[in-house]
This record gives sequence, structure tokens and C-alpha cells, in this order.
Amino acid sequence: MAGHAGTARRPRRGGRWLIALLAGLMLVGPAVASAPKAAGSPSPDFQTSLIVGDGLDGPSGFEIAPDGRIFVLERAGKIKIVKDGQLLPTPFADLPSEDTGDRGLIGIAFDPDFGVSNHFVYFYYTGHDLLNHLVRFSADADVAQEAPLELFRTSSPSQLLHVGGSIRFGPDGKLYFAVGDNGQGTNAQDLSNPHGKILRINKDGSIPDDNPFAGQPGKLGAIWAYGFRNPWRFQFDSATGELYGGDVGNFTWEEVNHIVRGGNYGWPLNEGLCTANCAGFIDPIHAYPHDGSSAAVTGGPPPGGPTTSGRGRPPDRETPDSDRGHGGGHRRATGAALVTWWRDDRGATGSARRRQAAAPVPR
Ligand SMILES: [Ca+2]
Repeated sequence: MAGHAGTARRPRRGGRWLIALLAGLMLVGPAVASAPKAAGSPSPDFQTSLIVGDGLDGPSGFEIAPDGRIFVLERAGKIKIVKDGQLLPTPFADLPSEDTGDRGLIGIAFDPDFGVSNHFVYFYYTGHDLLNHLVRFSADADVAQEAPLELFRTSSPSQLLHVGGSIRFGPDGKLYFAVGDNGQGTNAQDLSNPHGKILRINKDGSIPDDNPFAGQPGKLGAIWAYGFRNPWRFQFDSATGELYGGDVGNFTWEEVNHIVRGGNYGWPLNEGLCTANCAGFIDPIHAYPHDGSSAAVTGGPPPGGPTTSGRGRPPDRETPDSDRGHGGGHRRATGAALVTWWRDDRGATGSARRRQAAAPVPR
């Protein structure tokens, strides 16, 4: 792994943040999906709108509720709501989130029946207990009225790096979420633990009968796919229902994977396109080398199919000196050099970008 000792920085406080909605594709929809674009180049018909200029501290993601409210995550645990164009002064909730290393409050998903039969919203974070938690709130009000219900948690302490982060509902109504290898590559091939995996559970936290290892002795029934290093962001293609995800790589390769039931994506035995002893491993559909420079794969597929996205640029602009060149010369995208963008299943396309200070960048 890229073990960056000493890189556990707390995000700077009080910075000005930019949350932008890339609204163009909200208007045109998937029917006019264009061919995959070059890495780091959003579709030319993307438009940006500033929706929050101040008042956020370490935003790590956001999602648009079916009722139009925008729920914004802060790494340190606050969930804030933008409603009718205003950032509400009272947070929806404040989770006990440990925001060091790759850790923090970093995943959110709305229930597919939100506004129909429930108002459930789900979050993924690393707690001060250093365990990764998947919890559910009811969000029928702008401030949570009850403590969250925990649906899943890891059982071994989180290391600084590689906690994964995405949670998404699939078209099958199941809840998928990513857990990184916890800084230990061998976890990714060990089917007895959740690290280095994409997991799949029912909405109530139970294990679906059709999971590939459900009911098998010594194997974690929640596993859907494995062999990942740090699957930071994944997404279902809204046109096909297929699951695609980026796997943040080590020193050389970044991957985009088509993730299928029971698939083994190779980490740590191989990375990028496999060249030897490849039996049993699924190659990425796209891999790009970054040669030790900045290029973490941090986005999901745009409408019309998968591609790389959100590719970082060298940290040479707007990035504080303290965030440069850490880890023995291994440089990664940090701060303003990183953009995360994705398109969600309801047609909203989003981007969160930190403008001045270092963003929480998966390593
Ligand atoms: Ca791989």
C-alpha cells in the first residue's frame, strides 16, 4: 500500500468551500449521453452553479433528496441541509465521526422509497470508536428526531487509510457499500472480513440469500465482490443498471471496474491490467498509470456508460505547501487539485470541490 506515515491531517477549519451542482445533465438527461470523455474532463454540456459559498466545514459529499433538499456531509460528522436555496443553521444530525486519514463521514444514499413509504437516508462513516458504521435515519424533518439505526459495522479498528466510502442502492433495491482494505492488502482476498470489498445487504441490514457467499462457513455473507484496494466511489449506470466503480490505486495504476456478483478484482495480487497468473481475476475495464504522480480515480460513470472521471491534477496550484510531496516523494492529488463528480440514479449530477485547502483524498 501507499503507506503515507504522517499524512493524517485534519482538514483545515473555517475555509471557504465550493459546492457546485453540475446542472447541465440534469436538463438533458441520459437520452443524449455522449461518448466517454477523457479523464478529468466533464462533459462539455455540464454547467456549474454555486449553491453553498460558506458555512460548510470539510464537505465530503452531498446528495439530493427526492423532495429537493440537498444533504451535505461534513467529514467530522455533521449532516447539513440546503433547503429552498438556504443552508439551514441547525444540522440535521452530528455523527461521532473520526475525520483523520481517509476516515470520516463520507457516504450517503436515500432510500428508493423515500417520500413514498418512508423517509430513510443512510450514511457511512468511521466513528471515534474507529469502526466503520452504516446507519439509517428518518429524514421526514429537517432535524433528526431519533438516534440512527445501525445496519452494519466493521469489527476491527479502522486504519488511517483505505476505508472505502460509497453507499448506493442498486436497481434490485439492495444496499451496496464499499469498504477499503484497511491499509492491509491481504484483507482484499480474505473472504472472512469486510475489507477490500463491495458489500450488499438488505435495507434492514440482513443478508440477501442470493449474495455469492451467503451461508458459506468462514465467509462473510455480505460480500458482493472483492479484491479492491480503496473503492472510494462507485455508481450504478442508470441506463443499464450495471455497477461501475473506481479503485484508488497504489503507486502506479488506477482502475475503473465493472463490478459483478462474486467478482475478484485482483488486489493486492495484481493491479491494473493483469499480466501474469491472472486466472480468477477480473481486469478493470479501464486502467491508467499515474507514475507516482497525482491521479486518484475518484468519480463515477456519467450517463451513457462508464469512464474515468475526477482525475486529479498535480498539486501545483492553490494547494498548501504542507500538502505537497508527502510520502517520500509520492505525490497525490490534494486540495483544489481534486474534483469528484458523478451522476446519481435520479438524474442529478453533482460535484463537490474544495477550493482552498486540502480535500479528503483517498490514498
Ligand atoms: Ca484490480
